[in-house]
Amino acid sequence: MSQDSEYGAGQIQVLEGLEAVRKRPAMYVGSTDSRGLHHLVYEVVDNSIDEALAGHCEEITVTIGADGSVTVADDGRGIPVDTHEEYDRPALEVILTVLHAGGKFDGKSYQVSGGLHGVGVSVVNALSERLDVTIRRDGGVFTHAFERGEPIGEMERIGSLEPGADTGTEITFRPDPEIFETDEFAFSTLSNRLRELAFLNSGVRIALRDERAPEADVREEVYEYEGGIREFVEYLNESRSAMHEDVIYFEDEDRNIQVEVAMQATEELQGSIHAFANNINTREGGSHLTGFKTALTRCVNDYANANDLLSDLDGNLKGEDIREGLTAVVSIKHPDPQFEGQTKTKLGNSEVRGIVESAVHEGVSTYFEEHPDTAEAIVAKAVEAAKARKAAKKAEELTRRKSALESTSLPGKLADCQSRDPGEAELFIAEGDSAGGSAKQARNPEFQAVLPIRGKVLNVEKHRLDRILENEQIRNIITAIGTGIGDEFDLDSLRYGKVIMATDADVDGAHIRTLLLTFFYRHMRPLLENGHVYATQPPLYRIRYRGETYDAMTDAERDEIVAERCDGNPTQIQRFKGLGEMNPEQLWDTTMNPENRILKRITIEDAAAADKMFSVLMGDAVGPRKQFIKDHAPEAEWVDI
Ligand code: 0RA
Repeated sequence: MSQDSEYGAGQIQVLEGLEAVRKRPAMYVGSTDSRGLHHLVYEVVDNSIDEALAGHCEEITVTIGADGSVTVADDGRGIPVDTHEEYDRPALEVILTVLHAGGKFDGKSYQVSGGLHGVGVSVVNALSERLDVTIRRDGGVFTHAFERGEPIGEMERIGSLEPGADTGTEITFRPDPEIFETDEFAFSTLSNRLRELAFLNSGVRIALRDERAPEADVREEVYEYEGGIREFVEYLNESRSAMHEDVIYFEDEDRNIQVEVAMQATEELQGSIHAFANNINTREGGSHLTGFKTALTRCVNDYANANDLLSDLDGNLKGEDIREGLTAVVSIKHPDPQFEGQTKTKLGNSEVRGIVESAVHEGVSTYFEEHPDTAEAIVAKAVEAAKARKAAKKAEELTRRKSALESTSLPGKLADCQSRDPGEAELFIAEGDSAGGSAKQARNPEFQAVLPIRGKVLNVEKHRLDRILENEQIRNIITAIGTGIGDEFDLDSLRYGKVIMATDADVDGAHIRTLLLTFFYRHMRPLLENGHVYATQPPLYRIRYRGETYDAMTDAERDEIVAERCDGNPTQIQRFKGLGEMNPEQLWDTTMNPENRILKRITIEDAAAADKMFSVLMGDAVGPRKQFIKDHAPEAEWVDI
């Protein structure tokens, strides 16, 4: 367009479309926080993955730039650059400016996209301050640029493409700070998702580069798994002891729906089953997961009964007994997936259930016939689990009866708050009696409750439910929070909207936080999923200069404050070693007062990554744990799973 007056109806529609995205970004990318920010990357990568699944792309490179941008490059066919009939503009421009235009092109049905994904690269464009694209195809190299979704100038052909040279798409975008609350891309968040995508799409090579550090420290990881989800299961089981060497794997296709299953039984107590539909982690489950569970329960019971292995037990094994310690990945690809549920992560297509069920039935019974020793070991472990389940039920009934009968059923150590409104009530779980004591004095008793915990919390990764419920700390936490646990978890009974882990900023504090998180993750997962779990972020230093007080969270921040606010003078600097060292006033000021405190909300972005993290951190294998801690040295990186 050379002049505004030449805006046709088509262009006006385009601008209105982009305006709608900018007005309600959350409708398109879920949120404008860190999650939404990362979603922009996934959106572009999904398009490259689609190219790979269509057989046209082998390698995808994601680069976090030093200037806050992200570049996604692939060696696919390249976005078409010829003229789009309807809009009379280059197709490239149409795809980047018209909502959902990508799917309308021939041979590009965007089959495997769904949920929040698949909204189209135009959404990324609309939410970027700047987007630059380079296309290699049709014998040429083409570039185009956009600001907040609007084209800057015309698409240009800047060179020719040697015959035989790689075609492809390269998109660099800088998210718009007017839209997003944060501009900080987390390497660990991106690496978890990209690794997962590489597992789910075997053969695709995905590289992640972080160029924010000085050149010598540029970090690069490459994910490529010929074994696909088989390798995913091996990876998840790295620190678990497997009961059989080979991962059980089978695949099937029916009515254009692809099913893949990989599984391996382990000696552990925690099961770890991850279901995906079109590469989306269907955290809320759905028809594929139901089909998997039904078939597995039937196969194991059939085998056990046929071989007379259930004589110790009255009745059959329950699904949960069989899934104890089982690691599995179920991945389906569907031409028209229906995503339901609160977070649109539940697969609704009912026909999928039967297809997965028969694939699993066939695959597992064949495996059992060929590996009777493994089958028997799996049954024996499930029988153990069933016995423990029955014991736990008794223990649980006992605690429930106890708490129901006693009027003061809340733990004696809990200093409760007055408010009964979970919208405002907060629970501080404080490490150690001294921090607990300070917190009780410091708090605002109207809406802040304090539960001190002494010493280490039980490592729930290592114990079955009956033992876990015998632990007093854990019982106190359960009764204080009010929701119950496991299958009986009820979010409506939550007593505090914020459950805040108040632990020290040292190694012990990090350990206790991880133990608490492991418990929440394994037994109160909806608490994490709904964003009710927080960690305090107390400052490390307090600096006083000329009657003013400054708090610093890091050494760097301390140095900056000294340099900028204190004229570089040596000043009075106090280092807080732990919460217990602060007096109540300081504790209120720095950690509890909603006006000044910094809380970190703990979210589960990626269930498989979280599962892996807990099994590695809490498991027996020392090697993987050391490696994990080395790789994720700044703790902030792994707490935010
Ligand atoms: C529309 C049509 C075709 C490919 C693409 C879009 C495409 C989009 C993206 C986004 C990132 N990488 C991408 N690669 C391709 C089909 C092209 C054809 O039929 O040749």
